Amino acid sequence: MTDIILHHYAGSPFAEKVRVALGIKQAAWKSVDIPNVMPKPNLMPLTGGYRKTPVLQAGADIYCDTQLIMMEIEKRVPAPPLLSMGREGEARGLAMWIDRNIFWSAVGVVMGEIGDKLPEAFKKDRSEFSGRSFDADKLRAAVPMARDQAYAQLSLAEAMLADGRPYLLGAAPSLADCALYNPVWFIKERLGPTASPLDRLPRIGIWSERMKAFGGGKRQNITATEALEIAKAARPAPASVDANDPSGLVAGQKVSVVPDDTGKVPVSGELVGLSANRISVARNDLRVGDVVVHFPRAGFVIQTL
Ligand SMILES: N[C@@H](CCC(=O)N[C@@H](CS)C(=O)NCC(=O)O)C(=O)O
Repeated sequence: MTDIILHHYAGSPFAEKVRVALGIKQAAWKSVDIPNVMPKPNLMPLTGGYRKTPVLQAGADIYCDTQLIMMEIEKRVPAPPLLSMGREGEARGLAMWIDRNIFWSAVGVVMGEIGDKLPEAFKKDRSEFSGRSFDADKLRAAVPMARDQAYAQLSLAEAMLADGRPYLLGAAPSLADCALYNPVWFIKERLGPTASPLDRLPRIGIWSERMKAFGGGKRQNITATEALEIAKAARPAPASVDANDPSGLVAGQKVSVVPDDTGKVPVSGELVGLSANRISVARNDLRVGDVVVHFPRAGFVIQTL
């Protein structure tokens, strides 16, 4: 089985969503530390422009966005399942809500509190990343609103735990728990375990300790150069375009793929795979040769070139 390589940095909450999944599965994985701001010169040959954190590599296949990364980990390390039979839709739907709603309110709470202490290079990078100026004063003024939203949204998760179940969907941890751990971990790491609004959400507090206890699996650090060499020595796995896809796109078309929210850097290449879950684009780079970059379908825009 091809090794899985996570490109990430310690402080990334979306990377923590993946690391806790690797912990639950006690999976063996390789770790490449990447910068938390652009430029990312050793990541770009793999992704072709996609700049967000984390990115998963398996040989010459590159998986962007945790929506898809988690599905790929589930396929490669099936036990214990994070998408148990019959609950996939629920778990993935909850994860989508958490990633797209709770996460941003948690960012508002954290950045409002610590924004003025962050380096200028970080603020400049995140302004470009989000398309909105990183203004520490405005962020601080908006903390009450962000905290209210975090409180209201997290209360929905708190209510799911109200019957005493240990995890959001019942007796075992699922993708939904890993997704929720991302914003909860972020607030706890940056502001402490009793930061508001977590101080009003005791069940989430206990649940997050349960999640923390899973650790991060069996990690082995490698260099970015080693990861590039692994990609160069490998061949991408075969992919296929669904002939019944509503877009009418066909294999071989030149396309660009871009996230619809932040870090909107398009990745161009030849369409080799397409389904409701995934867009796969083949590209070539001098440092890594032929690679296929995979994106989730939800939240990504495809344009023909
Ligand atoms: N939808 C993406 C969101 C990833 C994301 O926004 N990650 C943050 C870090 S937690 C990021 O990329 N920040 C800018 C950077 O690392 O360059 C996913 O699920 O992977």
